[in-house]
Amino acid sequence: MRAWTAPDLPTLDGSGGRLRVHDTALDELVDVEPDNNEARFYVCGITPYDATHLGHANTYVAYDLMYRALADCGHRVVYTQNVTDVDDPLLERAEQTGVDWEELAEDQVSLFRDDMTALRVLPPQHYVGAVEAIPSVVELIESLRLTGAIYQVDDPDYPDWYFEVRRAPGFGRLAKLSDSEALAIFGERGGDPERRGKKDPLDCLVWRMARPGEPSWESRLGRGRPGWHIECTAIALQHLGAAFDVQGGGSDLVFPHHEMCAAEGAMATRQPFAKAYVHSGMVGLHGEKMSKSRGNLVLVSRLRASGADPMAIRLGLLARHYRTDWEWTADSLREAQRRLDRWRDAVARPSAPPAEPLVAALRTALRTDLDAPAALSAMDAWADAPGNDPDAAASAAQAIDALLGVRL
Ligand code: 5CA
Ligand code: ZN
Repeated sequence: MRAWTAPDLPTLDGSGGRLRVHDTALDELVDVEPDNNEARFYVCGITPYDATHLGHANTYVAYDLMYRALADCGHRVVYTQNVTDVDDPLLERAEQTGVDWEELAEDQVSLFRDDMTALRVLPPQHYVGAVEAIPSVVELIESLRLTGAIYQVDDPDYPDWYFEVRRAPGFGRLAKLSDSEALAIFGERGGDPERRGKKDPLDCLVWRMARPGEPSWESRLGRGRPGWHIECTAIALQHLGAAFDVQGGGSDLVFPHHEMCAAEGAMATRQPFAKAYVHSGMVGLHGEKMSKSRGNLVLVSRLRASGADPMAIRLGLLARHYRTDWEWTADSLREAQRRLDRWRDAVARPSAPPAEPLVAALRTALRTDLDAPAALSAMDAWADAPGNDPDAAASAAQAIDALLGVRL
């Protein structure tokens, strides 16, 4: 699938150093130490309906900071992101609204691309839809079958294929839930603990046999379509290989999604799936998580259409640390616009304080678990201080562009 247009990424002098991020599995900051200086990361992409709300935008801006920090450390970056362009929620929405599911997905991906471009989010090198990944999904299920961890439920109509999650080395280490918590969350987030014939209620669907009226594809497993978790596992392994540096997404994906991906990946490769698991916080509105099902969405495209500067939207998101849960309000945008104006005035000055200490502070902030609020404070202080360096303003603007993705 085509990604979107890349913004310029200026290279700053004096790269090197390393990024530390919070790993959900260990619940502590860990160094990202890419093999052969090549940083490989995977971020779970959208299910294309009701895109792009500010929760999505917050998540992709967070990983965009990660991309920028890794590139600034001097690593080559390989970034893969999926699009869940066939799955129950998408099909349900298409059915409810009487739209063809493929058209719905295509329109929403196109809107998402425009929003990402406007927000100056760096595109992944591999932008892969579930539908186009079906051959790798089937291949992965086939290789898992060789381990004996794949079975069909005993259902004469729909003998769907499942993965025995508890056979995987390390299953449960990511989310660290009790059995009852795991079961409850599994049921709420797309799982089917009640499905008859499963060996364990937590086993996850990997191939759903064709139902009347649902899209399906011919395969060695029978006609059907991929389950959700195996989609991301297959796409990540195909484009990044095993033991890649970071799997990312919002905190709503820790369980079951990332736990299941980690289990499938570890079982198939006998290596860790990812070296670290990073999760962004949830953005809410009016006291609830922003989500399609609740319908409490602020869409980036609507804000843009109403005249909001995309760089102000981006600054509004960066004002909160990526791991915190927070609420978007109209004030978030107003404050961000004021900050943007202040920064633009500051870089239009004929002389300013030297840029080197600012660049060093921005780097330290980002390399310490992508601390955007600390980076914003450093720039605020620079913008307020007088100085007599005639080259500083251009250097500061370039660093803000390269590291924070904000074009002044
Ligand atoms: N297609 C799957 C991942 S494979 C999916 O979760 N799609 S999504 O459209 O529901 O979400 C896309 C990304 O945005 C995910 O990383 C999800 O964790 C994140 N996300 C969803 N809602 C919010 C929110 N309210 N705040 C922050 N991030 C969110
Ligand atoms: Zn995913």
